[in-house]
Amino acid sequence: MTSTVLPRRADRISVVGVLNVTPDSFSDGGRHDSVDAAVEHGLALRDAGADLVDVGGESTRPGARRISADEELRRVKPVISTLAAHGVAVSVDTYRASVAAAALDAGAIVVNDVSGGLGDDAMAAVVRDAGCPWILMHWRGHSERMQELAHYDDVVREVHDELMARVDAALAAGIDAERLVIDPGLGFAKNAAHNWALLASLPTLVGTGLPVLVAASRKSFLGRLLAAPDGIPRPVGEREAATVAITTHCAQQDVWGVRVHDVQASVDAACTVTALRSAAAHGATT
Ligand code: PMM
Repeated sequence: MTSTVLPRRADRISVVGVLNVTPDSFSDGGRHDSVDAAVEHGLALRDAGADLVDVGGESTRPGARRISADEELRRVKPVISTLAAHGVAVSVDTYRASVAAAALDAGAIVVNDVSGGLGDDAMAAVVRDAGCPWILMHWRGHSERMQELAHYDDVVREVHDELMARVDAALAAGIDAERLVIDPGLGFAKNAAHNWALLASLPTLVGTGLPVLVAASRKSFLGRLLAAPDGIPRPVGEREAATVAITTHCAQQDVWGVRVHDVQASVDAACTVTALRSAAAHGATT
């Protein structure tokens, strides 16, 4: 472990680069399915400014079927160990404790758990023993049925309360608060209106004092927003301007970081917001 907490950068919010080593993720599935291709992309994400490269081996797209732990590990382990050997800071995107433990052994420094600890009772002990940061995402159930669980009376309050319950469980398991990051889990048991409501209410999560990660990059609610007149959603690869708009919004709201596919575009947006805010704070100097 090179770091036991995720640092807050002074110059901009953090940017986490997405590296899915899967044949079927909605955004980049199948693109990095050899170790060499995945490593090359991970290095490119780092060179573009990623503070963390998030390596995932199992697709969580709505309706996705689970794969075995062995298959998940076969996909991610060589990519993580090679990237770590190149000095890249890597998180492992998994909610299996056995995969997290092996990934930490291979050089990952953060566990990004889309189940917020609900997917595997053994995860808390793995994270506690490793002393690593743990990203707790809001989650209500596995991908096969998560859209059935997208019912809320007040999505902002319920996501906040359910996330805080996961934080309390982590603290009760002996994990330090300073290692925890929370994430509203856009698209996970949430429809487009839920995602927009959560994005419009980020202060509710930021106000907890915990670092907040937001992962909107290229997700289907953006495709639907930008649909053609015939209703066909904007293709995944053409949602970047919308993604950058969300990064800009997140930077203005003091989130800890964003998880994105096009790292450079979001780094640029994040730096721009910092420059504007700093000019506003110091007044005009012409
Ligand atoms: N979304 C995906 C995968 N991992 N991790 C966190 N913390 N938050 C997310 O919203 C999240 C995630 C699915 O999107 P992808 O196919 O672009 O990886």
